[in-house]
Amino acid sequence: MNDILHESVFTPLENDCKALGDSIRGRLIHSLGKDPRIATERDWLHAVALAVRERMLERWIFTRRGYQDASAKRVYYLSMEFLIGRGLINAMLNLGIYDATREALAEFGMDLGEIAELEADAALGNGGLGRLAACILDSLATQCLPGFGYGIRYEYGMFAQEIRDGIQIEHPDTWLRYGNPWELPRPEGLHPVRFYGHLITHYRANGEAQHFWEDGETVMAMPYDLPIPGYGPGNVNNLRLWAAKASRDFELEYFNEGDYIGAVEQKNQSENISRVLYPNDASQAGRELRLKQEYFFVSASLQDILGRHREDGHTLSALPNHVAIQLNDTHPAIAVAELMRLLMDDNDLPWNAAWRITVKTLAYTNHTLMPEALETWPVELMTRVLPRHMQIIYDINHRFLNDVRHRFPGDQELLRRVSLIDEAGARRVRMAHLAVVGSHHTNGVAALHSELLRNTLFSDFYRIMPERFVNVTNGVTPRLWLHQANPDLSRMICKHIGDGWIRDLDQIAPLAALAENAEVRAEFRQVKLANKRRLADYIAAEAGVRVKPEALFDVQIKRIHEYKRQLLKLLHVISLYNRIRDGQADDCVPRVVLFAGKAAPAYIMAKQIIRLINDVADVVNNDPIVGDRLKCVFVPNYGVSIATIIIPAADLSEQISTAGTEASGTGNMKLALNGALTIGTLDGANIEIRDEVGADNIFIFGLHTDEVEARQQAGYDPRKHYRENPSLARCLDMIASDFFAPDEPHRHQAIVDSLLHEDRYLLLADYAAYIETQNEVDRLYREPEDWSRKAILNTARMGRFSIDRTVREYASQIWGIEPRSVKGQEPKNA
Ligand code: 26V
Repeated sequence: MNDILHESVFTPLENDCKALGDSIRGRLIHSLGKDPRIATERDWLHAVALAVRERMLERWIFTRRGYQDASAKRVYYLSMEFLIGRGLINAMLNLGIYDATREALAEFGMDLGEIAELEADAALGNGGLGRLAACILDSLATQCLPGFGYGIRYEYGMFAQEIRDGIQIEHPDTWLRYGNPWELPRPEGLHPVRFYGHLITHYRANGEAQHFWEDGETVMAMPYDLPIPGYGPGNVNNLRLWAAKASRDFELEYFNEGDYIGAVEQKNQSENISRVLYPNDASQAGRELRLKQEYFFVSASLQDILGRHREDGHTLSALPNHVAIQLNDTHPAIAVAELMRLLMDDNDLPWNAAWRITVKTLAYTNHTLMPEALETWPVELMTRVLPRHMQIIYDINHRFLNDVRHRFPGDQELLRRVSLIDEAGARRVRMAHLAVVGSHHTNGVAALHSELLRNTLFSDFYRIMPERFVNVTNGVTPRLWLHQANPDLSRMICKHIGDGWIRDLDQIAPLAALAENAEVRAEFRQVKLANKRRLADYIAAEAGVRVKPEALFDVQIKRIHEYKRQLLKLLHVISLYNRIRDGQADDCVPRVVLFAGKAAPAYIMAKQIIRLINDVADVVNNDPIVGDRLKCVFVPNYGVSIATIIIPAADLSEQISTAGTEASGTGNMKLALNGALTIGTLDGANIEIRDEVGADNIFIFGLHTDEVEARQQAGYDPRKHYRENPSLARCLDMIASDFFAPDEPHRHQAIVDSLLHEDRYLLLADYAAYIETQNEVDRLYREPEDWSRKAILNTARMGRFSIDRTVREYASQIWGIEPRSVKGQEPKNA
């Protein structure tokens, strides 16, 4: 047998400084064709990335072989979003070659820190949902679990945000402009994906109907593979992203008609499918291109998965024994109908067999209760774009409703409520219902969220099939969010309790005892101060505001949304400003209030909020009476890389959504892990964070979920709070009277109107409690020993919020997969 098939042909690359230097020089000259004398920093970035990549690829190949040889069950994580950020430092740390690579570069006179800054973020996601997907990939690889991501290779990711005159301006995210050194294009692995066309039905001799989907347009899905390295001796897994390519047939058709330019234009159009990530906004429902994106990546992924399953020699009826597929929200929920179609139409399975396989293979994670974010598609659109799928959805619905009718006879209302089709008005397909009915488990992402799913959104389904509903509380990767983002704190922790926590965050618990040690507290404060200095420099450069690192750094960093209540934070800022100007602020500590986050381009109110934050900041920061006692900063273009600068420098973490609205939150976990104290409502994972860190080490305020519900039921009147709280009324009057926008009357009228006349998220109801609790924050901050003791306890008690715990729960409760570590591939010098 040819030797190439044996492991002996693999000669693992050395990881010492000299070997790395040779690789970097080799890649620069032999792969990029650059003369080191004229190479730019970006050329060096590319050369280092390739040198690092070389060291992942053997483990990548071995990982795949290992899974295959063990016939291991695999999980495929289907997600429209993967918010990965940069790859270089992460890969170097995970492979254990950070120091050696930095030294190798230094010998060429290059600075690793500067070079790494040139890499563009892979911002293929909107926020929490996409970042969760990236953390899950990191964890699967680190824990040697056979898990793979499938998504879309957007040419343009999350838009870049510029703040000009206080207004958000969006720019296209051209992250691929200089190429992506991490991706491996696989033009040989195309799959065809069909849209439009029509159905033809044949009847077999036994009267059974057979459906054929004919004509329409075919677009090819081309895979790009990204190696995902685990930390330390972990495996290297794969993320496969699909790009749209015009199909040959499609081109030929037009060329044959002699319309050369027309053919090229059509080619462009079909390649639009993977052009751009949709920002989460209220107006996206019904966009045809979005539906095509969803189906495009689902169909390509399922064809790929079934192809691999077949190559492994398994039968289709054994699919659930070898494959688990997780649907990240409803975006890939069309997978229910597509898997049915592939099994029935392409593989001749009867309905019942196909349905059993489909339900046993798929599982669904819900990430929001917000009604306007729940996906529905017009039946008319679905029928036109995916006629066969619409037919299958009708069939699923018919059978499901029949079952329900038998079990709950006479309950017409129940049938209407659980139907996959919303019949009120123009008919729409409810994707969440499709996902629940077509999968074996549905999970929420924090205990409260899962409880609310069972009691509200999915209460009927919970009655019908209670065994399907589980909770899997979110987590974050300590590799990126502590070890990489906060190297000084990581070093300090490692010095005292070792480095086991990087792979197993429960091992950070012994740090708690050290919170009682004054020297450790002093050390912690020093680390925090250094991080705050770094952030202060960044703010000066990017937002043009000078801040004192000694001040309390109070941060709210997340997408701009009414339910997250950035305006409540801003009302606090205005209240503090008034107290300072009234000479009533002696018991306040100097604060730097920092906001960051993007507003969906079509979400008018969110953009208004950004404008008001910037207008308030302008007044506060330039008022000589205020000086350094209060600064307000909007940091532009929030994303993964900027988060790694802000989070390690935060003292106070704002998690103040209306109770019952934030599914989980994960920024809350990242900030607490870095020793920020949380001020928050009893919402999402905040509740579980309180349970872990202890009620004494977190600031909880505000209405509880049931109280929010009760107020809304009773007919909530925000003006009552306006009338009864003069300090609140004064803040609102200032906004209404253009105090913060003297050059443009009524600029912020819409905000005031929405708060006084509707206040859907009960900001005014929570205002008094919020201000009172912020006063407590001030009192504690005046006691640095107490503050830093609590901060260290927060870091020490975050074990539960490691994404590794989350992934183990998915693996055991939902996926049924087990670790397979790749033998003999421990990285050298790790
Ligand atoms: C929300 C909204 C609100 C109305 C406007 C349109 C719109 C579009 C999308 C969304 C959120 C979609 C799902 C999502 O991103 N959920 C987030 O998932 C995180 C990971 O589980 C979780 O931590 C966040 O709490 C949750 O908001």
